[in-house]
Amino acid sequence: MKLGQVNWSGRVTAAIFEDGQARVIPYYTLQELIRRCEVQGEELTSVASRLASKHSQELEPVLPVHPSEVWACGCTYETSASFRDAEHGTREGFYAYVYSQPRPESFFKGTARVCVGPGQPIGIRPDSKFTAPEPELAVLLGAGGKILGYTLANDVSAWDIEKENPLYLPQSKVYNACCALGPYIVTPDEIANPYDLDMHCTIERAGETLFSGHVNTSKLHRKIETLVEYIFLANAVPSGSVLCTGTGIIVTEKDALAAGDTVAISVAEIGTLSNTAQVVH
Ligand code: DO4
Ligand code: MG
Repeated sequence: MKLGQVNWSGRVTAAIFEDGQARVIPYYTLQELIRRCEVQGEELTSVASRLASKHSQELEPVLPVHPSEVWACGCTYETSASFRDAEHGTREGFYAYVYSQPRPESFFKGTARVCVGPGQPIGIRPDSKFTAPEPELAVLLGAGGKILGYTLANDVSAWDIEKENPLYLPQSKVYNACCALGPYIVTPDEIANPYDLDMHCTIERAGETLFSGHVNTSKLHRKIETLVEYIFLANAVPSGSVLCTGTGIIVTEKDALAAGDTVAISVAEIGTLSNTAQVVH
């Protein structure tokens, strides 16, 4: 099932998406629906099917969930670790270490405040000259870290700020509109193998393709359950949070994002997450 949210009757409303149309689940956001399922001990897909309107409408998907928290893992693909090591020169090995150790890199990406949905602008900090998209598979987590579904994330990052000093990582990662999510949450029954998803990313500038990259999630060096396990260690991550699993697509500095560029991330089983960059203040 493809779940998400639409703007309906003047408010953000949960919906089931089928054949490009939406069946709204009146009076619930996706967070509220998750909460109801957890309180009543019911499956999200059954409750969604039962409460959804029978009538389909042409409604665009918006942010599929207003996440309680967004967590992210890094250096989970060899390409991300080696690119960062090469960039850092004197600290070579720093990222390879994290790639190979049992403990993954994880960081707090923010809350719904910094998230945008499909079609909304993603942010470039005014103090960054090299901001890049980080296309990632993300999971929506229920109580205790249960995987409720898969979505796409853009962990937009100011790589020059990260490169200047590792202690600047939070500033490179967390700022207004630094995280795009969507277009849908696809429930696990529809993702046969999360470790065999083809992900594509393009950056378009003035109608031309500036960058095109691809990765298969078979290159993800960690089990998603392990990433979930680590973020839950001594850390009561609330239900309705999102975990981004790391990027395997690396954009080089010549293709740094500029205002007006459109980033499209797609996985056939999930959809396309498209956002245009703008400078945020
Ligand atoms: O340490 C840098 C962050 C890495 C990251 O976000 C990724 O690999 O996706
Ligand atoms: Mg990332």
